[in-house]
Amino acid sequence: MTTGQTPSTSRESVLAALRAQTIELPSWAFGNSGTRFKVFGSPGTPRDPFEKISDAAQVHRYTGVAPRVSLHIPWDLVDDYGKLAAHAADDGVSIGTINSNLFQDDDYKLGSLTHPDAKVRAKAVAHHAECVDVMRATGSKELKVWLPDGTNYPGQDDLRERQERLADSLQQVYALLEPDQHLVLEYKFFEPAFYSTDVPDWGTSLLHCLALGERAKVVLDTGHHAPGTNIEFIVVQLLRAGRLGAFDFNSRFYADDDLMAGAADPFQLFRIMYEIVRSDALRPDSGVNFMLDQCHNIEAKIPGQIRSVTNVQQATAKALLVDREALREAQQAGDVLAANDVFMDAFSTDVRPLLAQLRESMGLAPDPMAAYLASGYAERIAAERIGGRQAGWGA
Ligand code: LRH
Ligand code: MN
Repeated sequence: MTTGQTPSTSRESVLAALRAQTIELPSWAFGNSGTRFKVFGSPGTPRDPFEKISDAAQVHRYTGVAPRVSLHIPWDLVDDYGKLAAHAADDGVSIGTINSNLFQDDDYKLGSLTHPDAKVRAKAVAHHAECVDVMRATGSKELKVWLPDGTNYPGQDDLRERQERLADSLQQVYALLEPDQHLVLEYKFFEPAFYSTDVPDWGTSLLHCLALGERAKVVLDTGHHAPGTNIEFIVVQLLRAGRLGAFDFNSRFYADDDLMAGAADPFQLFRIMYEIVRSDALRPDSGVNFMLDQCHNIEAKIPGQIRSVTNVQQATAKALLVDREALREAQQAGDVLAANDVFMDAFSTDVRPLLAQLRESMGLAPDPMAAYLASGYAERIAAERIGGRQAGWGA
């Protein structure tokens, strides 16, 4: 801990902020995933949403900060969503964001909410009515929309008309929401489309959200930007506009790699969390949902999620340790090196002892990974989950 401790960086206030932090886990991270080349199976992989939620609950059990699980429809299709929500509660977690899926239906080849054919757009809107039903049945308040829509060749479709169709379709989806429910719209600069993407950047998502209403905000997936993008600058702008609804945390070396958050670029995650702390948006009532969106193609899934959660905690703890007064003084004085030094000092701080203390203060083992690996849960599910079809991206 640097000598420049100020009230905002006192150990107590940092611990309090970390104790209040929650990170939402993606159900699909516990199923099999891969690339177009291969999807690898692994012993003990869940066969249904109930088992996915039980595995997610293990992450909460050992980290204490992952109390919600996002669902993806229809990957997490069940007959009785009330039963699924009760199962989650029995396991000490709750259902979080409901994700629609507009990227696995043949009808959506040329688009979903932007498709030239009104019948196809109506089908895509209707899918969101199903998702809102799931929200009602599970108590979820957040509908997340990511659409793969785009074109592969110039001239393939009218770029402006697609935006008008999208605006109209999103209005219809927004109208499906209950007054206490909200929508978050995710952007991505390319893939699966390779010439134009209909929601390619934060500006386009923000424009549509502003047109929809107060309960529409932007999702920032850290893997969805062109290389070299200053993501924390986008965080600042969306917070200034009051329209940062959620993060999909992951990391990447090249494109939408969906690797463990903080694995490829821990400094970037720190810079992002610093802007969150700086704008006082870490508070549970800030309206920003911190989620993971990852695929554990080759590494063990539950440990992969535990590592990702603790990586986000480390970035957050370091961000909370930035000596804001010293930073401001150096910034005001135009002392470039001193300002950067204050920032790097926090990033260079080993916060693992602080996080171990946090967990002990929450009645948890100081090292969640070691505690999970020693629990025998991985061996138990590998022995029990014989037969059936392992869950994956195939509906
Ligand atoms: C799209 C995305 C989106 C999810 C999917 C699993 O790339 O980031 O958030 O629907 O991954
Ligand atoms: Mn995402």
